[in-house]
Amino acid sequence: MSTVIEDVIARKVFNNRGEETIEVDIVTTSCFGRASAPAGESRGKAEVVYYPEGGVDEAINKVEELLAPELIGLNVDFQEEIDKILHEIDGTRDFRVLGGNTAFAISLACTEAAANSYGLLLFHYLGGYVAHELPYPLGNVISGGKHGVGKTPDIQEFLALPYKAESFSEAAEANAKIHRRTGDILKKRDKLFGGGRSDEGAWITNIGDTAALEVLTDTCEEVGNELGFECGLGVDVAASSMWNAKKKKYIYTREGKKRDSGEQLEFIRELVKKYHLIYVEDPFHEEDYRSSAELTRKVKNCLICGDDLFVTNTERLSHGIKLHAANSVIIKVNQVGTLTDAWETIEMARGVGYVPVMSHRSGSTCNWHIAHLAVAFRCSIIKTGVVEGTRIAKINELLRIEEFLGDRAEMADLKML
Ligand code: 2PG
Ligand code: MG
Repeated sequence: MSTVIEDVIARKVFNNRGEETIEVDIVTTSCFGRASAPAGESRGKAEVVYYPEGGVDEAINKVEELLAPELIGLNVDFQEEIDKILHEIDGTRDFRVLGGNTAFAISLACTEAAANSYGLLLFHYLGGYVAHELPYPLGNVISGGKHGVGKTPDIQEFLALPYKAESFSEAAEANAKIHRRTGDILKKRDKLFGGGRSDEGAWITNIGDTAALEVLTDTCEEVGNELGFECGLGVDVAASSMWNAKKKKYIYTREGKKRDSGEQLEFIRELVKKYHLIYVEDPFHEEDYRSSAELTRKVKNCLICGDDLFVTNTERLSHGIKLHAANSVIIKVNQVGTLTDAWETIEMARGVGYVPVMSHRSGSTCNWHIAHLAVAFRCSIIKTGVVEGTRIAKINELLRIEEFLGDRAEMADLKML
């Protein structure tokens, strides 16, 4: 049964950083959907603009004055049409009039309302009965770069990926153990360690990149042996944050090193080899497709993933595909604005065998939509932290989805690793 939108309510709420964000309720003749927008700290330059100049308040006015009159009366399950209307009313390429986060909250709230109107869980509504594969959780264990506070590693994220686990619950357990044991080791290794954690719940510690990789190697191995499956390591270099365009160098502040593109390539290659990395995100700055292509060609059994490089945008992804710039892509719906845009990017990626990685933002709310999107759109990996309330909201929802699927639940295909 499809239902008609009767009201669109926008309000100001807060994310895990205490920043203002927009939340939207879609009220229909028979049901209700709600979504609030996340926010990035290390954003790609080509992402949509989050809010109009007047911030969340102006975004709310725009929902009331411009959007609600156009949306009221529409069938809530006409997702593509709703997303098209958002683009038409905004009229710019980067959602600067309405705000990309405004579009995001409306788009996701409509999807949730539509799923509710059919009495279906969101992943079933979007993915159909065939959707039964769970993503592997890519968990942030140690923070650095823009996500760190004070003296931390230069690389932004040190990640665990229990890619041989047989169930989502086992994989989630592995990440939780790896996170906890890493904290225990840091207590001994870093005299200044006070148990501090970043927005994403990863440890804040006064050690360098290689020391962080050593600690994570040990804990992944220990937990892997204990649970009986391999846990791999990954990093999000977030290299745009280190890139100095004038000097044409990557500045490693803590390490006191500067690397040009060639040196960066060799450095990352060495890390992949030495620490058996199976996942590397944004190893070069967001305009350097060519170095990323060279690295992709040179490494084996490792996902080279574009986040700031592609910003979930089909134009940037198709350019990257032509150059063979990666073999994996981060999907953050609020980098492009609407669910339809993100879905098109996933379809394009899958068409050429790129692994789509559904991802949180460092600024988040307790919404769990991305858990459902990962299953519905068959993303083999979900990047959503290990601990911290807004991350756990997504992990726990995936545990519920796994329970709901029962015997039909399978882990996603990550055979290329
Ligand atoms: C990233 C993300 C999420 P942010 O760079 O991948 O970890 O960070 O949301 O700050 O862009
Ligand atoms: Mg990233």
